Amino acid sequence: KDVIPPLEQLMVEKEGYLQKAKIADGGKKLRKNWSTSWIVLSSRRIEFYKESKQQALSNMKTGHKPESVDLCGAHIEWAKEKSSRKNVFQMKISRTREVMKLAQDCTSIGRTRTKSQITTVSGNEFLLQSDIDFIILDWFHAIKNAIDRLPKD
Ligand code: I3P
Repeated sequence: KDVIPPLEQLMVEKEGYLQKAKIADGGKKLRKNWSTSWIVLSSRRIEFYKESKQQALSNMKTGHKPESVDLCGAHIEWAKEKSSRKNVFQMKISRTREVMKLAQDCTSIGRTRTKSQITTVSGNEFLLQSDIDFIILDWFHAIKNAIDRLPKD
């Protein structure tokens, strides 16, 4: 039987490969480990796939879920001091308490959210990087624009 994806998942704004390192999970610092990730940006969320696009697409059919970040409550900024690499920006996800407040604001634009979605978001931090200047600039602005279009707290 066909599963109909939520509307936001159909509206892919940008996709491509970047270097990614998750440096905090639930507020807890992680050992930095860079890897290539297939990244899909839609109006409300960003998905990080560990695999190539092709592998990601076939895994999706079997219900395999990527790591996903709700942009409502996310912040990005350049992070020169966080890496020896060039062209690095960081993406921080607000802690659960703040996000629950933001989530209420988000529902006021007509989106319904369940509690389980809210609890997946908390104190996560990622670094994203590309050696190619225009690629990282395009990504930075695409993500920033997506965040800026969402309701503020
Ligand atoms: C880390 C690894 C990372 C590096 C990080 C190192 O070592 O070399 O690539 O980050 O530097 O600690 P290990 O593999 O032993 O964990 P950058 O490439 O971003 O510089 P850091 O500790 O200064 O973040």
